Amino acid sequence: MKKGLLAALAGFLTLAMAQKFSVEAGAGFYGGFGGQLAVVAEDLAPGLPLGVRLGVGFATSDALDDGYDLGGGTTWGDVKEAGKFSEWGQNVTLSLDVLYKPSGLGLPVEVAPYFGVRYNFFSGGYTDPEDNLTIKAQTISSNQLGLGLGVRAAYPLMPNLSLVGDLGVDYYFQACFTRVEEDDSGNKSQSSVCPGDSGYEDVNKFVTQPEWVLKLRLGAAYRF
Ligand SMILES: [Ca+2]
Repeated sequence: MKKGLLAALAGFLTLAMAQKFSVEAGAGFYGGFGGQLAVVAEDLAPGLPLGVRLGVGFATSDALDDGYDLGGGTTWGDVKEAGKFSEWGQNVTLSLDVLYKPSGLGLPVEVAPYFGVRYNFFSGGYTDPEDNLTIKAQTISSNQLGLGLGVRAAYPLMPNLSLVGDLGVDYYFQACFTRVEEDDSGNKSQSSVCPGDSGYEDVNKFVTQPEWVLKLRLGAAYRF
């Protein structure tokens, strides 16, 4: 969390130095379907072909691997189906990118390769709507640092409005999992397991926290 806040703070400080900004909204795929809102400082410093983009994204996600063998060949998918459990998952992602914006390419589209850091809040789990268990829900979450690169293409529709396409790939480092279990009376218990702990690799196989994520978004940017 602290690292995420520091990245956000660094982003805001950078944005405060810039002169031209865009707000950008896009939707598309990031593991699952979702969208991103971003503020782009189009000119980081005079004479430098660099911009900075600070974004917050949301996307749906798988939470638990249906093919994971819980023992004796019984998979999570089997157990989920038998108990009619309802599974959910999501990623909320803070991102800070430096965009390289070469001018004079003579293209009708502004093409900007970028590289940046990520801080992702993964959460997911399942609920027991038909009350087949003595628990109501189990939730697993992890907060991961990541790195990303990609290309942003902006096609001007009007002087201040561009159509924006974004294609990239992010990589996330392993992080601690926190598991919260809520029993039928609403009592919650919590446990966590971190990289290097015994059992972490098994949990990491079962829980689908992001590792490599392909990003594909379309949207619009308004420059002011
Ligand atoms: Ca699943």
